[in-house]
Amino acid sequence: MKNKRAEPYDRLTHPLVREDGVLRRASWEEALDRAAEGFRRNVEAHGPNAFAMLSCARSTNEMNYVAQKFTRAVIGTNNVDSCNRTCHAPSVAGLSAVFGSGGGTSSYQEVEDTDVIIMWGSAARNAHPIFFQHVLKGIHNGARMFAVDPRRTGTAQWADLWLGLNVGTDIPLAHAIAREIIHAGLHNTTFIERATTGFEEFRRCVEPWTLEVAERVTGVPASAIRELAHAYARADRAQLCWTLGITEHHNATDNVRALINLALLTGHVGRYGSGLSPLRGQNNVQGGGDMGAIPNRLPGFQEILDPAIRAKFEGAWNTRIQPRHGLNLTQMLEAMGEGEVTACYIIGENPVQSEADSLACIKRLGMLDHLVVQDIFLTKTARMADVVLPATAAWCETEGTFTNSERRVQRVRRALEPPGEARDDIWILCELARRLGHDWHYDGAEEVWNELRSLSPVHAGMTYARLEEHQGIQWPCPSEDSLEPPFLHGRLWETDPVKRGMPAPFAVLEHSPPVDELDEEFPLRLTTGRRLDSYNTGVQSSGFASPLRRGETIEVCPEDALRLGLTAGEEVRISSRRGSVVAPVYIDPALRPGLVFMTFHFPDEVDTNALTIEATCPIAGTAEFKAAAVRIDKLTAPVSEELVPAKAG
Ligand SMILES: Nc1nc2c(c(=O)[nH]1)N[C@H]1C(S)=C(S)[C@@H](COP(=O)(O)OP(=O)(O)OC[C@H]3O[C@@H](n4cnc5c(=O)[nH]c(N)nc54)[C@H](O)[C@@H]3O)O[C@H]1N2
Ligand SMILES: Nc1nc2c(c(=O)[nH]1)N[C@H]1C(S)=C(S)[C@@H](COP(=O)(O)OP(=O)(O)OC[C@H]3O[C@@H](n4cnc5c(=O)[nH]c(N)nc54)[C@H](O)[C@@H]3O)O[C@H]1N2
Ligand SMILES: [Mo]
Repeated sequence: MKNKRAEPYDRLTHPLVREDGVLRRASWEEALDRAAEGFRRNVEAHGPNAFAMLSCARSTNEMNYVAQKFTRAVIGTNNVDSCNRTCHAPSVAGLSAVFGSGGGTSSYQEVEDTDVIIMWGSAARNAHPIFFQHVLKGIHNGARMFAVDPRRTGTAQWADLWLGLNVGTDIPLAHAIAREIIHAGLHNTTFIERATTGFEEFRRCVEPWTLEVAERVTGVPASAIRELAHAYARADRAQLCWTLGITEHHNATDNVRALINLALLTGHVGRYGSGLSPLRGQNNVQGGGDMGAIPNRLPGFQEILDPAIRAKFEGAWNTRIQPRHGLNLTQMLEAMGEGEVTACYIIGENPVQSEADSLACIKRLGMLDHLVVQDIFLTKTARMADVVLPATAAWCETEGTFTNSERRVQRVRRALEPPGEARDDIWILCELARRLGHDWHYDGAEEVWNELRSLSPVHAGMTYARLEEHQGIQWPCPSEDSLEPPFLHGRLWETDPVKRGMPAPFAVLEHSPPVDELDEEFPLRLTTGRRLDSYNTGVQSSGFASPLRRGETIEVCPEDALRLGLTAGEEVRISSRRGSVVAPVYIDPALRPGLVFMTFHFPDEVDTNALTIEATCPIAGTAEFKAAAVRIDKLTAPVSEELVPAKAG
């Protein structure tokens, strides 16, 4: 297939500073001085809230702890976030609104020991292959598996039943499942009465969603909706797992709440084998959030608005913490566009390529007075920076811990020497802190971890020695002799109301279709996602050659290819209301008519995010990456000039 290949990225081996418009090699001293001086200048001129930090979801817990401490204690703002915003922030928001904590409720082992597994908007076969091994074991042990996805993915091919819904119709589908369960008398009345609130309002809100109405809106046959409803409600144990098919939408937190409603209705939460699992994306995105690298929580998921909690951290860090939530990633970018955020420190994120409506993102980053990027590769984002700091790769060149989707904290160790002058992320942060008047001394990652343990009750009992002994421990782990059950919220099943604690509320939700509407000019629904053989913006996966790997393509179903006169491999122009790109056609029978698919793995060749829309969930800030309206033109067709974006610098 014809497709230009970009050169693999080389590891960054020495610091760079911008001079006369170009990046040149610099010593660590010079680069750190320049980086710190720029932060000082901006904070002095515009106040601490003119600073924003993006922290790295691939780096360790310890590094994320230090990065958020740097933001809060050295700069004095809560403007710290990460790529969690682009994927599972709605899961965290939805789960914490219902249960008080934002983590997935189950362990991987329970997926092997369950009766029904629902994979909802999740391409786990490709995106979570290790978790998928547990799903396969569950199937082998007799579980029925259901896949809910507009595409018949590799995951769906393993399912007993595939529910191929229209993009953005998850709430109607979930409501119809709930209504069917209620009408069949299969809801768990004891659990509902004891552990939930708002059931009557919920019942009324799902009542219009008969199987027939839902079939019309979602495209899923009524019989399939009924089958899933009955299987889920009748199961002794059931696991509901979801990922970005649910969360990358303008109403993503509502989508998450719609799934949680189903678990509350059936009592499939808080028991061994029954639970709710948002499969997290990056290797340590769970840990980054747990460490407080988010704008609204201090380490250990502790509320920043709570004066007693703030006082605890203020005492330990000898600083004042602003009594308000900081800006999230989406809001930071908006604030850059308005000139309110003028300095930004990006550690291991590549927003130029990963943000929806990338052309708008490039423009906003371009308006900054001071941009520092700390990465292991010279990404497109790094190429826009004033200072580039070369870091070690956390997963193999540093000591520390990561936390996975089942909340299990595990050790990582330094197995390789970092290249050139690349330095540990924590060392770099401490050098910058020192230049800004904070003399921090950490004798290695374990000392950072022990500081965190002293401030975060859910991590308190996890010494490095215990993590080693138990091959990782799940939070909560409040003391050095505790090993909690592998699932959360068992309290909901207590008969004693005091032990049961806060009830879990049902949510009343409306269907809200994708923002980018289909019309005659843009008649195709583009959804974007991943392939097994590449990783996110391609920076870390560009360096290997695989016969399996093709570059970016626009995937269309055979019927649409025939209708539009497209042949496999033919280059076509794909245009949305925001931009336009060229990519070859790949014909994929996994898609249904009207639906097309692209990845965002090859942005040097094809910048898919020039097409996507920056419509974001008002609660979580996540963009609707999963639903853009596009059209496909043969390259011989005339192209409107304004749709061809200027190439990113
Ligand atoms: N190989 C590989 N693995 C990865 C990554 C990678 O880049 N490469 N990235 C990691 C990261 S950061 C993340 S967050 C995870 C993401 O993991 P996933 O969320 O599983 O991956 P995606 O392919 O983005 O999207 C999942 C599915 O959502 C479906 N979908 C689209 N629209 C809708 C809808 O409206 N409703 C429903 N129900 N489904 C819909 C898509 O067809 C797709 O199959 O993967 C992680 N793992
Ligand atoms: N169209 C479309 N766009 C999407 C999505 C989608 O489904 N569709 N998904 C979104 C999602 S879920 C995500 S998570 C984002 C991902 O967006 P990003 O996080 O911006 O993209 P990555 O390619 O994962 O970038 C990771 C960066 O971290 C660097 N890095 C790796 N290890 C280390 C380390 O140890 N230290 C330091 N300092 N740096 C390191 C890598 O070199 C790389 O530059 O993309 C989002 N964008
Ligand atoms: Mo992600």
